[in-house]
Amino acid sequence: MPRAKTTSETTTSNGASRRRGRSSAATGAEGAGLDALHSLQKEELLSLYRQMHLIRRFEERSAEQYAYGKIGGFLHLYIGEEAVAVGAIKALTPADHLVTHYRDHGYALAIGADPGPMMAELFGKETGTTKGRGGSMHLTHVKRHFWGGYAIVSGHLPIATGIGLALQYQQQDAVCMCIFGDGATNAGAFHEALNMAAIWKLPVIFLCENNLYAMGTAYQYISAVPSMATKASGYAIKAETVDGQDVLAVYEATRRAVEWCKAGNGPYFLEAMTYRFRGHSMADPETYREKDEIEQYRQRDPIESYKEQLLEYNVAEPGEFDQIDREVEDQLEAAIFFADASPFPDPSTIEEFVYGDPIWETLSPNGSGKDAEGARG
Ligand SMILES: Cc1ncc(C[n+]2csc(CCOP(=O)(O)OP(=O)(O)O)c2C)c(N)n1
Ligand SMILES: [Mg+2]
Repeated sequence: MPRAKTTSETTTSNGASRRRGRSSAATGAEGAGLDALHSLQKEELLSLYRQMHLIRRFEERSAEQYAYGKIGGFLHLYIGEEAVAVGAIKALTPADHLVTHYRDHGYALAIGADPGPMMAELFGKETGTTKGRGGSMHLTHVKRHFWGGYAIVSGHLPIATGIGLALQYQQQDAVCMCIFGDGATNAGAFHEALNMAAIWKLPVIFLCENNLYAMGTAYQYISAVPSMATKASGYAIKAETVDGQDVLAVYEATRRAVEWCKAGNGPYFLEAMTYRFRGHSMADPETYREKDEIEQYRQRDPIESYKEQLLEYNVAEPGEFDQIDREVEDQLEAAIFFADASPFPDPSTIEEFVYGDPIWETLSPNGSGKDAEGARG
């Protein structure tokens, strides 16, 4: 229940009212994100917490399963960066499209993928999101137009530009969001994708997660400029930088980006400043950064900060977070049980699913592909 209103407080429709005597310094709550804090419904605000917590715990449970030897190949964890996926995807509608890189568990969960088939995919099981063929780096959610994680750094940016071209050609009221890391901005495909998106004014949001490192290399050694957003200016693309540890600030910035693109202004570049709390992948011995640096960034844990903010603004009581946490634990226990119990694919099916259905089948408004005039020709 919201606490009693005092004379210096204002209460909004979701019950948000500032608790007195607390500093905003701990949460970074002043400014960006406050509009969303006051305008989103309480259920929506708590849902953002739930999603971030689900991602965090999914990653921690995945690390544990990896240590048990149940997950083969690479496993890139998203711990520390949860606010970017959750805030950005909150601003999308089901008509919008999403392509991302290999650190993709968080996006899949934020867009609504079921943790059971996701965990099964990590285990390489037949019931996985790509029938156990893709693994951790290639999650998808076709109904929500999430076309997956891509392992080739920067290789998915031209794909996003292509989807943007399709959306424009079909005059759809939709955007394509493309998520990539700071390291990807130094590859050639990045520049080609931005240039073409700008020339044709395509509805593409280029969302750069700047976590300061590309594997074990700090950005200073590989990027001529410290701000990735400045690279967009070379293509006259509107750009902004946002605090990637603040889920509501990311949401608001992405809403601006979506509006910009849907108004026909062309692409938008968002740089979310963030930090991964764990190594590049489970195989990373992390010899390239100091423990103090990691600890410093952990002080601004996006999930803890957000929880504090919701408590500070009387949006929810501590017990409500505890309840969500318990539900997430149960959900993940069930996901691991499902993945464990699922069969591996039959080796005789190894040649199946190499090629998907033609993309126009899913892009056309009625799903038949017939009204996308000329698309097949
Ligand atoms: C074309 C290509 N070169 C190199 C690699 C090896 N590699 C995998 S991840 C990575 C770093 C990418 O860093 P960044 O884009 O900042 O994303 P982050 O992992 O930090 O999220 C590299 C170099 C690759 N997968 N593809
Ligand atoms: Mg990076």
